[in-house]
Amino acid sequence: MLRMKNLWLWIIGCCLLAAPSVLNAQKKMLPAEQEIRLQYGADRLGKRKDAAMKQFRDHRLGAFIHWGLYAIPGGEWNGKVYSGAAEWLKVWAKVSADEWLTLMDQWNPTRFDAKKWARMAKEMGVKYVKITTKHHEGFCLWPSQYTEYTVANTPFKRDILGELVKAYNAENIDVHFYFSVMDWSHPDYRSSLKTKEDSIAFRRFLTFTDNQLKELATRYPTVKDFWFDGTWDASIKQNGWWTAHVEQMLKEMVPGVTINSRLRADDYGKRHFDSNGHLMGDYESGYERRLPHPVKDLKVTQWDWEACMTVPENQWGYHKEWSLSYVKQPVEVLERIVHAVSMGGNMVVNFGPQPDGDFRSEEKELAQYIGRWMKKNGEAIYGCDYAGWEKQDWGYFTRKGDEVYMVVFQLPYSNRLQVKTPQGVNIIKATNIEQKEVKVQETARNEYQVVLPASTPNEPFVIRLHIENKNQTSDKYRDALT
Ligand code: JFZ
Repeated sequence: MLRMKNLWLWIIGCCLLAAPSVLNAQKKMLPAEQEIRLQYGADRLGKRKDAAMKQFRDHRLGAFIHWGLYAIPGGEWNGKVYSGAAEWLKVWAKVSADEWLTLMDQWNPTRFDAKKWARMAKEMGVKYVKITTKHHEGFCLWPSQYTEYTVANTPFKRDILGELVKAYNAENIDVHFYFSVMDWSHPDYRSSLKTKEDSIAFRRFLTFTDNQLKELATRYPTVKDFWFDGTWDASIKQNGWWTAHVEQMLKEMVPGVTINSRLRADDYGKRHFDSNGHLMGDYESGYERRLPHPVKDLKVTQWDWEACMTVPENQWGYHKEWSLSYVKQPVEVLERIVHAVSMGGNMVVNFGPQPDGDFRSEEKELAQYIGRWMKKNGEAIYGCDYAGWEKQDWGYFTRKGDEVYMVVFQLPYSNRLQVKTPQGVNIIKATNIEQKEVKVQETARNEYQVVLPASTPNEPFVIRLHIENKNQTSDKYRDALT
């Protein structure tokens, strides 16, 4: 009898033990089985591995340029200053498209000098610049033959985009094209498709957009990336096929070109990530003015991504009153750059040039500050990636092969910086950016303290860790038997 009972207990026990693994196995299998068949979903699983994508990724730091007619009023309309984003002023002040576009008569940026812009970018240490070829207002920075709302029909006449592409490329800086699909100047644009007429008009609009994109790719073949925006309206979400087509068309025209996730919508209107949860486009572009949490959001390290940020709270285009909202200090901008790279992302810092073609002094100072820092410490940014080490309070890790960089933003009273390495990874030596040795002591298994020298730089600084990767840990530390 007793034996029988034991047997039953044994059987039940086995079932209980086995149950979770059976469930897990099922869970692991479910996604593949449940995947919805999509015609316009992700084209690829995982990161792109080709040279052009590697170049995009290795650059890590870029600049954004938002320049258009909105720079002229600079957030002010009929004597009233609007605190919302300057490039949206037409909406805030309820200006008709016709009236807005008469700003073209005032487009005369006499101080515009593409070479100066390129030198500024070079000095800042950015490896690429994203330029608004056309923002929501519809005004084109190139002489498009498909609309009258272009630089060609202004007093200034010059092909701003063409001059910039040439000047940046001469400084070995890649040019990326920002392009807003939503176009407030075009009579055929629709935000939703309610009638048959809407659908017909919108179809014409999509053809117009194709033409403009082909024109850009043909006129400026050195373009390295298209960054789409203004793609959130229902009309576009219902035409996911078109977003997939645009990506394919540009990839055929421009070998290696990269495209952001914001363009895409799948068969069901799902954006960025398709209905199966796979990233569409080459890199995720949803992190805007915010960043993934350095501990909770590590999932972002699985795909390529690029964040962009404004210096004031939310001004992309030039606004006369820069400090209506909080303006980030240069060191805060720097911290966001490092934060992004530490999680395997790129960061693009925005500039909104003045209507005269020059940059406001705050932006010039910011570019210089970042440039000075990058010149000294860029080794810890360019070509670097997520290190895979546990985040510590003093700052961020980045990594390039067997070099792990600590970028220190907070100094502890103890003058010790804690580092925890993954199992099997030992620190052999620590050096500062000038290759001078920095004392590092092992405090426990996979735990170290970097000892700060008596004086530290009065700005964020880098400590380089030389590591060795051992498969088995040494016997020096034995776990206590409990
Ligand atoms: C868009 C534009 O409306 C804005 O003017 C600027 O050009 C910016 C770069 O892009 O604004 C957005 C778009 C998407 C999000 C937020 C602001 N988003 O996904 O959180």
